[in-house]
Order: sequence, then C-alpha cells, then structure tokens
Amino acid sequence: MSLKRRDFVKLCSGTVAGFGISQMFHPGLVKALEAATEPGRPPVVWMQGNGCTGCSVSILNSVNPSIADVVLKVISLECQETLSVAEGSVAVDHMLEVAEKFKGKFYYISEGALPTAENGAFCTIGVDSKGKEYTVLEMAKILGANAAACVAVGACATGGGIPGSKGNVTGCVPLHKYLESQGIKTPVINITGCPPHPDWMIGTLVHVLTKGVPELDAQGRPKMFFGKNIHDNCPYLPYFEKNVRQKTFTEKKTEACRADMGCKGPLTGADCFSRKWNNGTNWCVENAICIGCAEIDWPDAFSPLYSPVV
Ligand code: FSX
Ligand code: SF4
Ligand code: SF4
Repeated sequence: MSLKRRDFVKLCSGTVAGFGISQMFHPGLVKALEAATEPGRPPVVWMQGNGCTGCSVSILNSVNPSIADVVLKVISLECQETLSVAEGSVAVDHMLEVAEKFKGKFYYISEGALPTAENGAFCTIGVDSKGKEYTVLEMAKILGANAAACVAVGACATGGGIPGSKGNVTGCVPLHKYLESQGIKTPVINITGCPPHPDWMIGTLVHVLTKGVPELDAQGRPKMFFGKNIHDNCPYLPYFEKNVRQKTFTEKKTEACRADMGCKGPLTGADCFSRKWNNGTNWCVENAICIGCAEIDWPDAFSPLYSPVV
C-alpha cells in the first residue's frame, strides 16, 4: 500500500488538533508508515564522519513518532554507530553488504563532515573481515554511489559545519560536495542545523520513503521546514520595531529583542519560531539568541556569533 500525498498531509497536519506540518506530527503517523513501507522495511545506513554526534542525539528526542517506532517498525536501520550493537569488521562488512545487496534501494544518512586531507586518514571507521581498513571518505563514496538517495543531516554533513570551518586542517567537506567531486549523481537532501530538529529529520525521511525527494530550496533543504525567515516571524519583532532591546544574557528582560546580543534570526530561514524544540517547550531565541545554525554556510558566515547584525 502506498501512502497518498493527501494522507501524508492529513497525518502530519493532525487536522483534529489543528496543527499544521510546521508544528508537529500526528501520533497516528507510525501506523500509516508501517502500512506504507510494507512488505519489506526500507534499509537505511547511517554513518557518522567528523562531528559531535549531536545529530544522532537530537533524532533520539523524536516524540511523534518515537525513534523506537521508526527504527523497529518503519525502516530497517542496518548501521548506526551510536545505536548499533555490532562493531569492528562485523559492522564494516555489513555496510558493504547492504551497499551491494540493496544497490539503488537503500537510503544513506550521512552525519558529520567528510575529511578529504591525507586521503581521509582523519576519520577511519574500521577494518573489514579481510583486514582492509576503511576511511569514512571511502565508505561515503561506496554508500553514496549505491544508495537510492542520500540524506545529509546536520551542519557538518551539509555545509562542513565546525569541522569544515576556517582554519581546519582536515579538509572537511559536506557530503554533496564530495559526491559531486567524485561524479556521483545520487540525490542529496540537506537537513541543516547544529543539530537538526528531530522533526526535520523524521519528516524528511517520511517524505523520502513515501513520496520521494521533497521540494528543495537553493541550499538543498526541504522547503516544508526551511526558508521562512526567523526575524520576520519572531514573537519579539514588535520589540525590535520599537527598539526595545535586551543587552546581556543575564538581564532578566524577556520582553525585548535579542539583536544586540548577536541574534542571527534576520539571516536565518527555519521554522524554529513555530515548531520550537524539546517537544514544543521552548526555542533558542526564547532563552538566548539564534546563532544561524540552519543556514548552510554556518558557522563561518555567522561569526562572531555574538556580534549584532541588525
Ligand atoms: Fe555536526 Fe552531528 Fe553539529 Fe554535532 O555529528 S551538526 S557538530 S550538533 O552532531 O554533525
Ligand atoms: Fe527576534 Fe532576533 Fe529578530 Fe530580535 S533580532 S526580532 S530576537 S529574530
Ligand atoms: Fe538554529 Fe537558530 Fe533554529 Fe536555534 S533558532 S535551532 S540557532 S536556526
């Protein structure tokens, strides 16, 4: 059974509760996804390069659907360094096996940047059962060339992020740049953010599995989550317009614009202002500032992070 676009929208929008996809997913999503991905759950390989594992930690915070449901009922998660029980040659052999056995049918999720300097020696993932050592760069080429589609998660995998920022000696590049350099044309979807919101990752995965690659913006990001300017939609915009500004992080003046503390909301397009974080509890600008992490040229184009831009 395939999930129709209208069903997907209905499930994601939770019309009963009155929420749009820009806010949260409906708890019934898993049931429809289970049906949509029958009979065989699609194989997914998640590989980490140079990063902090924050993207993996963030997706574990998914509430609707829970990450346990996604992993156990919707997809077949073949490898994920943080979650996998297998390690060493067992894990490396399995990655190679998935790339061969499910050629053109599995999905490759890439977290972290790919270090290209010194033939990729700055990040190795292990040795296969024949004793051959694999760099993350080498495995990214194998997975990228054989996957049905690639999903790059996080600032590091989409734009280089902190490992790829100015001064790095590892030659870190994002997945799409590396695959382009190797002439690999497999589609790459960029889910920016350091880390990305769990809904951005799960929502994109759901779309890819049920309807294919979603509509993307110029940065390769799904338009359903990215592009709306934070400043234009910020609850503190009226204070900005009246020039009521909070000057320091310790000042207990919550009814004020955070521009003077370096807020990068005016330069950033993501739905954090309506989706919020931690299951809708709060978001960066409420407690501090937006540092612009959802833009693909972050952090270099947004540094120094605490310097005002408006
Ligand atoms: Fe990067 Fe993932 Fe920032 Fe961390 O590993 S996007 S450093 S939150 O988690 O890649
Ligand atoms: Fe909101 Fe930041 Fe814009 Fe102020 S500068 S209105 S806090 S997004
Ligand atoms: Fe990143 Fe800004 Fe969204 Fe926070 S509000 S997650 S810094 S884009």
